[in-house]
This record gives sequence, C-alpha cells and structure tokens, in this order.
Amino acid sequence: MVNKSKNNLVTLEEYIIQAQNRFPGATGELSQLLRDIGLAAKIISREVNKAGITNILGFEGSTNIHGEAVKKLDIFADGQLISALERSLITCMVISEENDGVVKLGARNGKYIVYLDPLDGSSNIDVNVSIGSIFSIYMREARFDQTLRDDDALQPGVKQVAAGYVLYGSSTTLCYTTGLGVSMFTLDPSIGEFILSDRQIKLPEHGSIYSINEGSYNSWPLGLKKYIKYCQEEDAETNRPYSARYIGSMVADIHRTLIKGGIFIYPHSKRYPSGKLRLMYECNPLSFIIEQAGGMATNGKERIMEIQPEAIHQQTPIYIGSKENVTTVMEFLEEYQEASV
Ligand code: P6P
Repeated sequence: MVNKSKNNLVTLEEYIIQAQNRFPGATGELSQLLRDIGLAAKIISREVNKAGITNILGFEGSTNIHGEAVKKLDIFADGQLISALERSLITCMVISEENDGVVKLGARNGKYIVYLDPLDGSSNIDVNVSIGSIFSIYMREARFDQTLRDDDALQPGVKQVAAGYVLYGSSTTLCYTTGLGVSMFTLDPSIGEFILSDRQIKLPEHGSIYSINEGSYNSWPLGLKKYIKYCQEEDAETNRPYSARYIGSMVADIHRTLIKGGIFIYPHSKRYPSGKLRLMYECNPLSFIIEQAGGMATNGKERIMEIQPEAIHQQTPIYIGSKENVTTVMEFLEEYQEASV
C-alpha cells in the first residue's frame, strides 16, 4: 500500500523510497539511480518545452551510428542523463544511441549498466510532436577480479533490473518498472515534482487500435499484409475495423498502447532488413513495461526479451501490445511465413 502524504500526493522520490523499504536488504543504490534519471528528466523536460523559444531546435550537424541527423536536444538530453549517472557513482558504463561505443564512467566498480535512448523520436521535435527518453538498467556481471568488459553489456532483456520511459508531451509523464508492476508519474512543473498518477497499470487483453507506418506496406511479409487487412475488415463482433494510429515516436505510440491497448508494429522491410528499432534501448525496455502490464512483445517469432544481443546497437522487428492482438498477428505470420512478400 502506498502511503499517501497528507495532501494525498506521492512524489517519485517518496514512492521509490517506500518501494525500497519493502526490501530490507536493499542498498538504496537502484533507488538512487532512478532518482537520478528522474532529475535529468525534469531538466530535459524544461528544455524540450522551451525548445521553440531558444535556438536549441534544429540539427546539431553530426549524424549518429545509424546515419540519422542528430538534433541539438538529443545531445543535450544525452549529456544530462550521463552526467546524472556519473554523479551517483553507481553506474559503471552507459550505452546510448548518441554514442557509437560503450561509455565507461568513473565508477569502474559501479553496480549498474544503463542503456539510454536519450531523446527518441527526435525527428518530431521541430513539428511539436511528443518525444521521449528511454532507459534500461542491468546489473554488471560479477567477476572475482572486478574486470569490466564491453560485452558485459550484451545481456538479454529478461535480465533487466529496471526500465522505463519519460514522455515529453502535453504533460511530462515518467513510467517505470522494476519487475513488480508498472507505475506512472506526471510532472507538476509548479512544484518540480513527478507525482504518482497510476500504479500496477494493466493494458487491455485486446485493443482496437493498430499502429504501423503503412508507407512500407509493399515490403512487408505476406502474413503482416493479411493481418492489417484483417484489422480493416468489417466485423461488429470483434469490433473491427480497428482504428489506425501512428505518431512516429515510439515512446508516444507505446504509451498510448499501454493505456488503450492494441498493437504497435515495426516490421523488417527491404529498407530495414533487421527492423529499424534498437533492441537494447528501445525494444527491451518498452517490452519490459508492456509485459509487466500484462501485454506481449515479440520479433514475430520469439519473445523480444529473450533475444541474446550480439551488438549494443542491434536492431530488431517488433510486434508489441495487447496479448490477444500480438498472438493474432503471430498466427498470420506463421500461416503465411513461406509465402513471398
Ligand atoms: P518511421 C523515431 O525516429 C523512431 O526511432 C521511433 O521513435 C519511431 O517509432 C520510428 O523511428 C519511426 O520510424 O520509419 O515510421 O519514421
């Protein structure tokens, strides 16, 4: 039971401490890590919400490892998150979309490894569409000689100790899980605190929204084409046709799916033979959230969180959302898997 303070508001910090107190053996380090991310999120939110006023919009001039133009806010967000993690001396290395390799922090004996997508959907910044930060936290591999190897970061998603996202939209929302359910907080800018808005969130078993970029229809697997046509057929009993919603910012599309149910799909295609979205700092953390809320996330064949990563920036197709919706699309993929695209 969450102890609500007298004015019935529970801040992120209070909630994290109360959750930690339920584990007498807890050292408080994961709590500190989550608070650090919360602080960085408040600072990023402030900049995102005034980006149009300052000259922080636009391109920074470089491109990231995926050849995507890097925006000034991406760099700002990356810097804020890494600085926050550096200060608390409990994170030994960070892997972020904005850095080609592993960033080793000063705390070489730090207990945690953190993956970041500092500002996902940043191509939407200039058109004022919601964007987000995503984080995924692992324990480092314990070794007698305390050595730290880059490939210590190559752990499957099932080994995440915590994951979450911050959505910078009409309000700034922080959502995270440590494997004991999903909690959601909304930033109250008047007091600079994230306030608990929802806990033990469960997404509907079935949803009537499908979310996919239909521009790549011609290069989809046949089973996916058949599934999308199924979504568009008239059938009152199964509440079809579904609604199509696609924001083009994964955090926003997943946040809607968490709240309303349905399915988000980014498949492999001719342009992205391995899928576009990154396994370690987009798909794994958001899959952890959706699974903890009762949903499902696969790459079309296997559970996202059981994929053994081979590279820190590796990409994957993803089918994620309400259990019934994901199960149905997998049946279509299975049925037509031999057929040509
Ligand atoms: P497309 C944003 O660039 C992103 O990485 C995700 O946030 C989003 O879901 C996807 O790419 C959008 O890609 O090809 O539909 O523009």
